[in-house]
Amino acid sequence: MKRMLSGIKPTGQLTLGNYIGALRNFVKYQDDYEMVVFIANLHCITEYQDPEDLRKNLTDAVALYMACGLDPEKSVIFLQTDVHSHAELGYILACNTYLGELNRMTQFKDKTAKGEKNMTAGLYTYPCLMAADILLYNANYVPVGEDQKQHVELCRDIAQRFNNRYGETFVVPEPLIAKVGARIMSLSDPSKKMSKSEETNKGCIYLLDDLKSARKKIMSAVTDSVGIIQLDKENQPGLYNLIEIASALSGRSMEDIVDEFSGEGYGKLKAYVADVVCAELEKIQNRYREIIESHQIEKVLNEGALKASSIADRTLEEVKKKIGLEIKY
Ligand code: ATP
Ligand code: LTN
Repeated sequence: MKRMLSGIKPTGQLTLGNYIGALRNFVKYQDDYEMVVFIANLHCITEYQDPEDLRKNLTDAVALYMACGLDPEKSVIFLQTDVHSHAELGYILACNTYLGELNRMTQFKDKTAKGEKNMTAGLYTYPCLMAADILLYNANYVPVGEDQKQHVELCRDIAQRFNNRYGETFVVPEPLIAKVGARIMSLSDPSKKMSKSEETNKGCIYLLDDLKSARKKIMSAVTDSVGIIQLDKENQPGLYNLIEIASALSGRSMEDIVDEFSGEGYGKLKAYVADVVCAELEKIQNRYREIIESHQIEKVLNEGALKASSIADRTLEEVKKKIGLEIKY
């Protein structure tokens, strides 16, 4: 069985973008692949997090993984810091990555261009840690949203370089990006991706938003003055985004939704999108509450860490031997 691996940063609450672009795909794949999913807590401290908030977000993230349908019987679910090999291989891979490669990463470049102050060394070397996350498990596929494609491509380059230098060691992974929903845009500014680190939260729907405020965010989503319901991503990005959200969640094609609402006002379409989103959120939130109340999270994470370590530690051992870091061979 081919292996698939992915992670989500528990920086703040998980969003509808995370769900559509990543999480729900993990759930779909867990029957046909050996699925390894983790909470990327090391990645989220590349920017300061309030410790209390971080702790709460970690628990919520695990509960939400499960509430969205990830089954610990089928998938390995764990916390990144519970498997020490991630940090160690991350350092080793940073020693096999060039500054020029890291300078080209869009996420880093965008932050630099915006003149962000206080950027950390951790943020800069983040793609090396991400490569370690993937390569430790010899994952064949990495399901991610569009914004992470470049990081997975860098991971492939690092893996190939390592294999060339030290002999065949890592499986070279492929990014897996869904056709619909790979980049859900902000409801208040459809030129930006829906992001949990957005300054105002008007454009972002969180999976734990109360249904009333989720509906309100959709009903006041920024659209355009064209006034025609059609698929024109360039000129009507806000409308396109709403239709894409509804299509991803309902399984209907975007064209089918346009057909149903063509000739209507935007309000009617928005109300439909709100219905679809709220129905999905309600299901997730009900399961989330049950999971929190059942106190099973610690057990799931302990078992997940054991399974994950047994794979990751073996890979790291092999890497250290190949590099010449070990006295015994
Ligand atoms: P931030 O919002 O702070 O930039 P993030 O949500 O992108 O963070 P993660 O939580 O690590 O960072 O993302 C987890 C997964 O969700 C990744 O695979 C990412 O590509 C995907 N994802 C995040 N936002 C969106 C979005 N708006 N549309 C589709 N996929 C997304
Ligand atoms: N970088 C990703 C989160 C992440 C990840 C990974 C995704 C960390 N390690 C390994 C896939 C595989 C993000 O910011 N969205």
